[in-house]
Amino acid sequence: MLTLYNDRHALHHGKLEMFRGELVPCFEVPARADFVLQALNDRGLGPVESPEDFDDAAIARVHAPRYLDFLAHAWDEWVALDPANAQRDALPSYWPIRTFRSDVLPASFPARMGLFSYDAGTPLTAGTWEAARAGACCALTAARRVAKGERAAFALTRPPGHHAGLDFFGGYCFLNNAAIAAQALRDAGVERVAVLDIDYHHGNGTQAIFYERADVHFSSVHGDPHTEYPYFLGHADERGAGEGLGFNRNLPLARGIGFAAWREALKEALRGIAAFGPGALVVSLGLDTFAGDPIAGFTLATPDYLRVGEDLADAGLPTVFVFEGGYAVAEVGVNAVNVLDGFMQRAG
Ligand code: OKP
Ligand code: ZN
Repeated sequence: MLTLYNDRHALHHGKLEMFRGELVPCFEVPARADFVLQALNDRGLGPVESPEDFDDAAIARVHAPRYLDFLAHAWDEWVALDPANAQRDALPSYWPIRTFRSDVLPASFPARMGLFSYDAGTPLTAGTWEAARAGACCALTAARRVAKGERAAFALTRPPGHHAGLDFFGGYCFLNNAAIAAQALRDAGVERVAVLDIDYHHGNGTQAIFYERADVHFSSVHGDPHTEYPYFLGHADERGAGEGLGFNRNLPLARGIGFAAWREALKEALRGIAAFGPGALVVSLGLDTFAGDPIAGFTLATPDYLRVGEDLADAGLPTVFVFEGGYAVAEVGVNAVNVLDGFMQRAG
């Protein structure tokens, strides 16, 4: 399978995230993508190519201008607060929750960090903008290649994207690569695009971006938000709104379930997608459904991912895979490549 590899991903390298009252080492580390690249090479599942460059307009099809402007300058503003900040990552501490205003842009940088985020687990670092922007270009290149007739393409990039919304970061995500790819497919003339999110965590950002639209269907199989991150979105009764009513589908599953139950949910999601009749599919490919994942709760095993790839190939759609979560670092490469390998073997 054609892979587009963002070789600037490691410019985003968070040190610490807030977890249960203390700062702990980040789970979302550069080695994750390195292991996937290694596994691709080991399997001989090429070619691996460099992404093309795109201007900000393609990214601004999904994200708000004032948010992109904030991200582009955030690191410089952080260091301007205190030169010693160059040695530490920026984390938000103040959020405009219900009853506060979000229409007035504060002059204060810490206030804007909160305005444009929703958790304290997503450090912004010196190279975050460059890495994330190159990641968006990676997803855009994959979408362009699939729009031009490639059966499938894999955007291998980090940080991940599916928690990032129109104007916020969180859940280790800054730019929503899957949403940017889906919008690019629309803009290339594909009338209906489906996004299938199989990361352990609900793709709240992607859902919100397309919630009122009938041209992009979003389906997600994930840990039940009653107990699992991101907690405040991803319930089964979220079916879309306005013109988008009926084009959003959540299949939350209890923590601890195994592959058989998970696969039934996957097949149910794929039936819904088939009924939608899309011209292309974007897969938010999280591998944190793996039994060994340190921050998730399903129990898929490495060979199961071959079956996942086969099921996805059976959808018969031009497909863009976008790398999302998966924090069992030593296994994430083989698990990801199993999905892609299973897909290509089945797709023929
Ligand atoms: C990003 B993606 C871990 C608590 C959970 C946020 C998880 C973000 C997951 N200390 N923190 O969907 O894989
Ligand atoms: Zn995840």
